[in-house]
Amino acid sequence: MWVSFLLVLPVLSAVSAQEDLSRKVFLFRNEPSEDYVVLKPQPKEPLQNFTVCLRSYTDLTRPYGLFSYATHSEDNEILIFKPKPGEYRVFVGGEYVFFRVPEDPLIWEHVCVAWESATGTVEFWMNGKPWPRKGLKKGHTVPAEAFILLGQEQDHYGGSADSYNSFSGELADVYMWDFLLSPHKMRSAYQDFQLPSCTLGWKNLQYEIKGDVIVKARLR
Ligand SMILES: *[C@@H]1O[C@H](CO)[C@@H](O)[C@H](O)[C@H]1NC(C)=O
Ligand SMILES: [Ca+2]
Repeated sequence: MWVSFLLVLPVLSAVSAQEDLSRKVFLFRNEPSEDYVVLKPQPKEPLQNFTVCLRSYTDLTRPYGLFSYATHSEDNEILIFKPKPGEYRVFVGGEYVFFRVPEDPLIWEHVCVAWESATGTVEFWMNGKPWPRKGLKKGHTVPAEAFILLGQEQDHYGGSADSYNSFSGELADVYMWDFLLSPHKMRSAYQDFQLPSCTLGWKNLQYEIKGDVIVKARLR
């Protein structure tokens, strides 16, 4: 009993909403944290291409999960993970590539990750700039039925055990598209300006907060 209790996410208070979060953030206040935000929209079809963008602000130096898309067969189907300052890991279908990034002083970090099955190419953009592309999971298809959350790293569909990989800080401007954004639109995402429509987007986000995460105005 005790073991199975530890393996599932705790039952936390839940707040559901659908709203325009422009100029707002999710504030993850606990460190470490058991808290997370479930994103409700799922892709309608399995994915051969996708782009995920988000902006984060934290002074954590330990590992943390930002965006976790788990399916029944693969918990790391899509995962944006920061194992330490100076590195991002991008998982698709359970395998990952890493991107070395500057260990900047405390700034908001905007990242976009894009993947194309046909060539197995991963793009990584940070603060509007493309990194050298890498290869991952050529020919793979990402299943549509997924549990998508922010602020934790799932170890199975809808579940995580390890608050050591939890996010603490501020998260904003989360988007997912079922295609690759053009370079022009990647830069638009960085500026959060004139983005293509999508079912999972910050301007009309369907989400459920689990635990102690609050929506606050962004500090400018
Ligand atoms: C994925 O993108 C490629 C081009 O990069 C395109 O040929 C293909 O039709 C796209 N697949 C889907 C399902 O949209
Ligand atoms: Ca995992």
